[in-house]
Amino acid sequence: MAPVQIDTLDAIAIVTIDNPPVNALSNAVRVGLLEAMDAAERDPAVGAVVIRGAGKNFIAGADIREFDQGLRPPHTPQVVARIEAMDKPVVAAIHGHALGGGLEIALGCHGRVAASGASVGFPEVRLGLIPGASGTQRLPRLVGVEAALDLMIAGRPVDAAQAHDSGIVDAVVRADELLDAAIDYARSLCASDAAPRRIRDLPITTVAADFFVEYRNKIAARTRGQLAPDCIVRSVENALTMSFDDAVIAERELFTRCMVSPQSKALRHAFFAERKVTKPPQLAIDAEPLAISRVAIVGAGTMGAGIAQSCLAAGLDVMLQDLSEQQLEGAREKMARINEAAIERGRMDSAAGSRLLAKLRTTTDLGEVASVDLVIEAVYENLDLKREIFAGLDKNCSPKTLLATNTSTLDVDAIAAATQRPEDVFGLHFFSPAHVMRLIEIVRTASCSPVTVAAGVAFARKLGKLGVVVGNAHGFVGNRMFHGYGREAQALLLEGAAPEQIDRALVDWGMAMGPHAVGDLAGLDVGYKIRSERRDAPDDPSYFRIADVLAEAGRYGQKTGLGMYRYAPGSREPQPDPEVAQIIVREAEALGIERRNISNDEIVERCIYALIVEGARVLEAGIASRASDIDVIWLNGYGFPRHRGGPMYYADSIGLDRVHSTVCRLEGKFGARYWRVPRVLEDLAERGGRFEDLADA
Ligand code: 3H9
Repeated sequence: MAPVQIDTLDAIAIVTIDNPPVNALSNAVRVGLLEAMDAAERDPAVGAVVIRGAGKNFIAGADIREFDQGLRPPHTPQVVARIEAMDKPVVAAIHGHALGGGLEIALGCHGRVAASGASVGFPEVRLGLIPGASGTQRLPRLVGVEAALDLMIAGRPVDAAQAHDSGIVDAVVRADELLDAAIDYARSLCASDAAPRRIRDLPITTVAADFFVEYRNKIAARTRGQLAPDCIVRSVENALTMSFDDAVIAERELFTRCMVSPQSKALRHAFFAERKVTKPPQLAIDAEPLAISRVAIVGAGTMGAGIAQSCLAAGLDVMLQDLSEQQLEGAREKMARINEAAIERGRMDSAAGSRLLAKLRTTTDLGEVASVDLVIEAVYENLDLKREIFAGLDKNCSPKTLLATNTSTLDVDAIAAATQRPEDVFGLHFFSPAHVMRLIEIVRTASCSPVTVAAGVAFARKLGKLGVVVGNAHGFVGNRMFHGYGREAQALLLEGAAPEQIDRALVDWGMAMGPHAVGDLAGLDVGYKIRSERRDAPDDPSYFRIADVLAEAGRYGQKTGLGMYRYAPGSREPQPDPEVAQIIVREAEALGIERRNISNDEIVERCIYALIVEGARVLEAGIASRASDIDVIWLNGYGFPRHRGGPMYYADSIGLDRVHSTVCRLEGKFGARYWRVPRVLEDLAERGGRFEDLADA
């Protein structure tokens, strides 16, 4: 069926865009819209036009896949201009999402009616783009310069009510009345003597002389290193200094510059990678996921409370179990504080907060969790304790209950082996704070069934999180790679770089936090305990030496006020500590390591290449199914800069032949213990391949 259809109903041409799954503005849709406008203009029986979307959305924006193939005319600005130039009134009937180019089409219309559940916005910035079909010119004319900038720079859609308040849409109606309301509106415009209201002709309100300087300052910190936000500001500036038509041409140039930029390519990769994780290869067989609506969480510590909060927020029936009443009360208090913070930020009203907490059931009796769909164990990291709990759960729970562990390091197969149903046991590695972090590693064991994996994936989606299926290996994917990264950050200390230099170099490169600040946040005692329990730790006295010495001295990080840095009481701001500098020099001397000046480039190269090498090993071992899954984990769990696409995409974008020669150089300089070139890297480099091309494991 053609992606754009036109039906005439009592003098109103109803133009329907039907391009599943999201009504993206593909070339065929653009052609279809132009043809529909021509047909409506020509037809004397048509007095006005309504444009609407079939399925779940109005239009979700440009077809992002086309950006890599080169865009073919007609282009969206031309379609928007054609709609606006119509002599007959055109009204957009918006339901679901009107995003990016979709909203630009709606702004080309002479009126906009939205269904109450609809949302509209310009998410282009999240793809490293700017609105490229006159959005940067029309929106400021409609809602004012600052409000338009805020919407485009945040990239976050607004709901129909907010869109109405700001003037983006003219009316909000019930979803089942949308088409009738849009038709009525189109008729009223038709009946009026006034010419159709064209946004391009609206005056633009001027701003103070220093407005743009101040605006750039305001967004500088959160848009650090990104190309698109500055291009958006520039394009809106043009709206005040150029004619409409010239500014639209300039906008298109800025859009194209962004589209071909490495940043946008990386962000588009991240967009599709995050969608791909919802379809892991392990689900290729038709596994119908079990519906999970009742969840029990065993262990009411920080993780347990955060997981319970996420489940409650997703509307699940939640039981929190702990042997200690006091611990349960503590979890309730934690969750109340989480709600208070959400209320303060305007993300929740207080009634909703109380309702949420009232739904939480707690118990000290493990027997009470017997009939839920899923139990998530979140007690502290101790294999014997976890095995004991799983043996008990196995005995008590219904045969239909799935059993998951929130371990971040332990062997999930060993935990599953404590039960008679290892096929129903899997890992759900939530990241901390669990109610905030979007990432979950879904750990499949050797014996867990595809149905169990499918249930884990569906469960993560229900929580609004990104569940990435990973294999069962020490540290799974994320923490295992973090080990390589942290190892280099530690070695660099002994060789002569200060913690603050290392952290600054990596933050400047784009990481959300430096590795040493992360260590202090997570607790140096945590890493110490994990390392001391590992049987396969390398025979290397310098391995995590400084972190170990600090942990042994009780310097655990933020929680003790002293770690790799020092912290003023009540502050989370890391301050360089001369005592740590002395410890580092002393340890380097003891190990016979000669200290030298280390450049920021070397810091970045060694830490990021350690990540890439470890990622390659993870792929080689089949612990991650595909390179893009690793990227999703690092983008969402470890603050890897999104505009660099993730460590494996970053390596692909450098070119694996170059990556290979750098790793060979590092191996030559620092030895093969850590820098041995992974076979997969060697193979791909040899045949000019990319990690992305590897077949799914
Ligand atoms: C733009 O508009 C630039 C203009 O200013 C200038 C033009 C010149 N294109 O997310 P889902 C696929 S830039 C192609 O799971 P949901 C997606 O990959 C664009 N494909 O659904 C997936 O495919 P698969 C600005 C797209 O219901 C399937 O649709 N717009 C596009 O959870 C389902 O996606 C945006 O940035 C697309 N635009 O969420 C909006 N969108 O099944 C991007 C989706 O093969 N899209 N797909 O894995 C979204 O934010 C969400 O998809 C949406 C629906 C909220 C719409």
